[in-house]
Amino acid sequence: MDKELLRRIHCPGDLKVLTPQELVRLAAELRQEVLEVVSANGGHLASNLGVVELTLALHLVYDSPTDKIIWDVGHQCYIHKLLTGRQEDFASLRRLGGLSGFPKPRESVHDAAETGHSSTSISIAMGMAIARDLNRDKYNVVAVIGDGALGGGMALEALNHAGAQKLNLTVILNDNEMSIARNVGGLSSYLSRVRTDPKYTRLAEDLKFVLKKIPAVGDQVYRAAERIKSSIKYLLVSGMLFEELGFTYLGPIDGHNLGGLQRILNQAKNYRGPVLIHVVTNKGKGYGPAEAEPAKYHGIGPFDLETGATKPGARTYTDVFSQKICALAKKDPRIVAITAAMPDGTGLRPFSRQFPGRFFDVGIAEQHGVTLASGLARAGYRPVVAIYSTFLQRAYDQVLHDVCLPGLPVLFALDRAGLVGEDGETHHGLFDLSMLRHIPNLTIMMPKDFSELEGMLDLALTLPGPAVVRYPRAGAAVLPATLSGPLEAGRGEVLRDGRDIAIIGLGPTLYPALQAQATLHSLGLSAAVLNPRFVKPLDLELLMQYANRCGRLLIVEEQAAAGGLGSAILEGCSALGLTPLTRLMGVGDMFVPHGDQAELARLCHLTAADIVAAAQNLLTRGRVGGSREKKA
Ligand SMILES: Cc1ncc(C[n+]2csc(CCOP(=O)(O)OP(=O)(O)O)c2C)c(N)n1
Repeated sequence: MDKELLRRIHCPGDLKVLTPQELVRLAAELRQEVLEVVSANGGHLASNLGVVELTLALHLVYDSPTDKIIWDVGHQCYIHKLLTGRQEDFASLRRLGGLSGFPKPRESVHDAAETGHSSTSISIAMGMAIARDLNRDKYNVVAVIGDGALGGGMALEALNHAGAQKLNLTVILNDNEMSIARNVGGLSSYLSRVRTDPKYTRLAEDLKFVLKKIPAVGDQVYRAAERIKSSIKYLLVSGMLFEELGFTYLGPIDGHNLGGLQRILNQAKNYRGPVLIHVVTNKGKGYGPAEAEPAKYHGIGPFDLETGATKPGARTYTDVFSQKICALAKKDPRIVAITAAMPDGTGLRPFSRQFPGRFFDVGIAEQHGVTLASGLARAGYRPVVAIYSTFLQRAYDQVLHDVCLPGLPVLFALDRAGLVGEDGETHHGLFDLSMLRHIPNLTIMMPKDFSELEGMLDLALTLPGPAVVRYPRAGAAVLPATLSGPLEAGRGEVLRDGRDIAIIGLGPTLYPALQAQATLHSLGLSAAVLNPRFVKPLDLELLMQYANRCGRLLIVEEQAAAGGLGSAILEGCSALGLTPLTRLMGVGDMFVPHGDQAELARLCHLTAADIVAAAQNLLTRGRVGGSREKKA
């Protein structure tokens, strides 16, 4: 496919001169471009293939960037990027220094807001619409939200507010019946009833046809009938949830019919007050493998375009968690598992099959999921909440108020802790330690390898109170096996003994720490490498021993340096009256962009070479009031 039409589109205005036939060809070219780039770089495929016509219609009817389009989650913004002057850079999608896979206002004026975490679009759109009205400006504000994201608490809070506020605002509900996996919950069942209930749509069409045929007065009567349409809908369609909330509801409409979409969007522009357009799309549209398995092709690594085949990956921490939690649940009927719309990503799919009555997918509802766990724990169950580090940010207060304050035994399995790679700044797990470490009653640990993860899950499920086990994306390097017997809460380990400096790593940073230790050794420097395992409670005995022995501590973690393990160690030293020379190596005061994990580790100065340099630097610095004199 030569994509001759696509090459002519430099801004949304260029679309407006194309004929309907050319637009159909352009849709095919857009799908091809997305397929080629995502099959090479990985990315969110199925959602983007599903919104090709919808995105074209939005840019044909609205006038971006004057009109504001806010993409919920934002993972479906690739077509939008291709139509708004970024196609020359599109091959760099998700690569370091290249285009982001999510909307970024600093990348383009057409990206009205940063998104990445779900269910924010209606709130953002409302804020913009209120500001527009306060400023007496005139532009349209449109939120595009999926049926999965609509079930998120924030989206429902915003719907509730928007109806009451009577703002001019359009919400496009992109309903493909899927979240990442099949959508769950009452709202999703409601949408499916609306989608499949032909009563209203057919009757409305019949009414229009009959009334318009009455000579002379037909149009007037039809317009009058339009005014009472909400009451007709009320009678005809079960619930009319959105109308009850104060929205004008339009749809359901076929989201792959470009002409129909343009008509309904134009119609919506003429309504006063908030409008919700229910658009029905096929996730993965136009690519057989993605249509057949939309969940697999939701977010995918590089794959073979011809066959759709992906390369089998190495074993991951998620796999280890997945197997271990099933093994534990077999023995302990009190174990129940909760996911917030991510049964596959978190590895809970096998658990859901083996223990269907003990598995709960709450939808994109992290806050509810955590408090649900607190209720279960109060009744004697041992809930495991499997969640990505970044998405637990949504549920800080629930962790604190509903789980830790009463000291309930909920296990948080925090996947994707640390640098996650290509999804970038909205998805890195760099803040969970800072967010959780100060909460009383909570035990926090991170394994250095797979067997330690298993040991930590064993331990966590015997603790009387709440625990967090955080682990990184992807696999683990092979480290010296040191775990003989069960783990003890608050007990770390010595991976290498040494005299001059103690390097303290956490999880994946222990690999470069060990490499750095070997390099330092070859330079005649004796470095210890410590694995504290527990960020809370910290192994103060080990800390005291090595602060005194080496006088120099270098702490390396894939986490914001502010509030992480390094901070915990400084607090420990302060409590013990120790004054070793210290250097914290973590992520500085920045949002880390997208790129591959190894490149990002270099960007954040967390490689073995960085550790060697920092250790040498620390070794040449004089001591400030410690128990040992500066080494010669
Ligand atoms: C707060 C939060 N939790 C979880 C996710 C992970 N996530 C990304 S997309 C997605 C599903 C979105 O489904 P939907 O809104 O229906 O969009 P679709 O991909 O089907 O178009 C989920 C759960 C997220 N981005 N944000």
